[in-house]
Amino acid sequence: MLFAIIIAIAALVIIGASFVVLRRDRNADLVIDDDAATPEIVDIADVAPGVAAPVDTATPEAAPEPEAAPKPTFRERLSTARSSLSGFLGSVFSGGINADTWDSLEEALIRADIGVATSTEIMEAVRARAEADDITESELLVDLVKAELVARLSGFDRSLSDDVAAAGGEPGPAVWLFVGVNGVGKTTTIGKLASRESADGKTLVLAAGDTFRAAAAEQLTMWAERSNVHIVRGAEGADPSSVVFDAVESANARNADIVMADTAGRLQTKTNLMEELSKVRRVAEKGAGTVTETLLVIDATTGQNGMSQAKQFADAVDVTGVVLTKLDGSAKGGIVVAIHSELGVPVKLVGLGEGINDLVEFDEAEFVDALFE
Ligand SMILES: Nc1nc2c(ncn2[C@@H]2O[C@H](COP(=O)(O)OP(=O)(O)O)[C@@H](O)[C@H]2O)c(=O)[nH]1
Ligand SMILES: [Mg+2]
Repeated sequence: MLFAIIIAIAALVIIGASFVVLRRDRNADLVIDDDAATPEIVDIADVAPGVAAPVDTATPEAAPEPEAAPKPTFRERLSTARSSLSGFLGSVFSGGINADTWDSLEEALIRADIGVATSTEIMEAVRARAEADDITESELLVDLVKAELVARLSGFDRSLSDDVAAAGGEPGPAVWLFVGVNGVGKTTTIGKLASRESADGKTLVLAAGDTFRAAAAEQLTMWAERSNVHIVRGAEGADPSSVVFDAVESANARNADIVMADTAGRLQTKTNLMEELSKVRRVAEKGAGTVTETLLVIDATTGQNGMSQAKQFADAVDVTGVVLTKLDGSAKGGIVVAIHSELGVPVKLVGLGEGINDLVEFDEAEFVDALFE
């Protein structure tokens, strides 16, 4: 009898325990964990029928609505640039100050794409401070370099304006022109910015002014669809100015706030470039439009070569700001400093990836911190 009771109790305990385990397993199935890039994730196919079992990290969160992905930070995306600059500077100062220190500092800055003239100025400023305050400790010297970089990047207005009255225009759509050589990221930037501005409540019209390749208009159309904004396209080979003109007309008719105009990035002769860009600008303002921003797009990975192309554009048009793309893939963040000191225009936006949310406002303190972290 006693034996039977013991058996019965044991059986109850076993059944109870397995029930708890089963419940836990079921809950585990239902938890969709961001970090769960493990084979167990195959269970998600059961949770969301019709979704193929993901091979990699494609949890349902990995394919969100565009707005759902968080903004990247400089800290997350500047690892390549950081390793080249801060590592190098650390070693410049590690042995204390000797006869070679200042030459090495200058060289480190030049290697980071800061540009020769600016690198010399920064080195001399840091040297003067270090000598005046008798600073020799490696960490404090790096702090001096950081402070000098931040100072050089400070005091710029980085906002994007759609204020036509401030630009001397009559009421009507503001026009933002995007210029720069082929492949730097103009179309992608317009796509990202269209998403941001329309989320902010602005009404937009995109102008597919790169009529040089049919694919360019297709690419911009895809971005327009993602943000559900209006786009005006021309036939392949059409005059870019006429597309921009039509876009301004259309924006005016719809009472839209901003026309974002894509352009072709052909770097023909400098005279041709100048003529084409000034024509686009002139025609953009022929009707109701007022150009309030001319944004020069520069690919951060092209370094000094990109800088010399950028100078040609800056000579050809009145640039109001720079969009620096692909900083996520650049080994040399110093180009940011070169742009400010050599072009005299602020970096207003930075591309940190190919996704719709990978466009951030430039912040000098955050940027310099991320470079030296
Ligand atoms: N990693 C990275 N790629 C970018 C960024 N911006 C643009 N791209 C890529 O650069 C390539 C050229 O961009 P596109 O917009 O077509 O350049 P466009 O010729 O100037 O219009 C595309 O593959 C983009 O996805 C960025 O900030 N980071
Ligand atoms: Mg393009």
